[in-house]
Amino acid sequence: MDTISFALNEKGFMKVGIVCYPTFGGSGVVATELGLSLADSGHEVHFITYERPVRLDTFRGNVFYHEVLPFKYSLFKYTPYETTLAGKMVDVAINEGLELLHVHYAIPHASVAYLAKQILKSKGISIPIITTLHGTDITLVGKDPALKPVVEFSINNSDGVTAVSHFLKEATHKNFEITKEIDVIYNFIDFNKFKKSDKDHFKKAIAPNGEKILVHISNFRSVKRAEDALYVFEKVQKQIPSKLMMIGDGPERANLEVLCRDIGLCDEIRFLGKQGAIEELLSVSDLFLLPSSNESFGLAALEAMALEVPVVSSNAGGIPEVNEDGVTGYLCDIGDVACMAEKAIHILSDPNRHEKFRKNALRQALNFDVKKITPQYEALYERVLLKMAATV
Ligand code: GMT
Repeated sequence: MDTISFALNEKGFMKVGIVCYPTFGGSGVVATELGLSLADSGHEVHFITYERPVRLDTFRGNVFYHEVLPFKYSLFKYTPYETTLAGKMVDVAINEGLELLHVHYAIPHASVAYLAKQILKSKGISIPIITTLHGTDITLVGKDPALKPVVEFSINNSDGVTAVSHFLKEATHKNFEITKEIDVIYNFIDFNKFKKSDKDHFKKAIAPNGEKILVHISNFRSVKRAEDALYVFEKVQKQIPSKLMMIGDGPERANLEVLCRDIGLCDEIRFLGKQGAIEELLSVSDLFLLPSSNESFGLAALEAMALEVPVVSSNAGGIPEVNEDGVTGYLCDIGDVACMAEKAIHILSDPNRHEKFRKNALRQALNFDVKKITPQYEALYERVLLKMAATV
């Protein structure tokens, strides 16, 4: 008979393994912030990935990082990341006594977790897998015929599945034959980190004459339509003295820099690259632009709202679940830069109105406080652990 490692200790704490991408992408940020929040609640958290996650930047006694090292051999054209990741999951699960594995972004983490689970089972260890779906793993990449059967199988064979918005849950049902219940658990904000700070020197450096500061943050992939942020800004700055901060990096950056030269606005637009402490830059921002063609939630918009920055966005995917039209900002059709510019000018042109939008943005962001969201994950963990204990 299998030994089930379900053993919440006497204080109700668990040993959780978190698998994620370590980069600036939203799924890695959510995974890391969730792990840190679980650790704050007393759980022991083990991150398993190929690089230290960017937001995992401080030491904590109950947080561990296990690096998946590349395995190179002359026969291999590609390093077998999935195999080494599965090996590391098995190793950490056995040697650290993990009770649960929570993988973020289905590809390849959910199918690798399934393999790890089967290997552990062969050794008499039962451990449940939670898969969190984040966005393009469902709406773009995962539905490609080359990946779809694997994604569908690994979702259906997870012990718990979460999606970061109702939109994403529906998209998962639309794109795949799903037999598992999907819980919606929203992205969240740690207000201990996302606190408005006085960064007047940043403001002076970016907007020396008191110009308004518009900001776009993304990984500059084509789904973000970052070029629309430049077109919106082109219209706004004709009416309101303003600057645009473009934060992040990615495949479209070079094209965006060419576009900024073409529209003759390079002196007004700053490309800041990847930034760690975005809360400091958001603290001096006046308006956030998120013109994405595809967005399951829009964590970057929520982070802006937490720092009282109203959002003018597209109405793609799950964004309307975060940005309330006419309340925390505005929603426009994808690609409608004229609408986005008009709404941005509407907010920025009246200080009282701007202030109202700022306060509404913060009020809405407080609904996504990590303190409200982490217990939802904990409840799910307990539910799947109990279910597994009952069936073993
Ligand atoms: O496109 C990104 O920003 C990265 C991507 C990811 O999976 O790493 O982000 C997705 O997950 C975030 C966290 O759950 C969501 O807030 C983003 O909306 C989502 N991105 C897309 O759907 C394009």
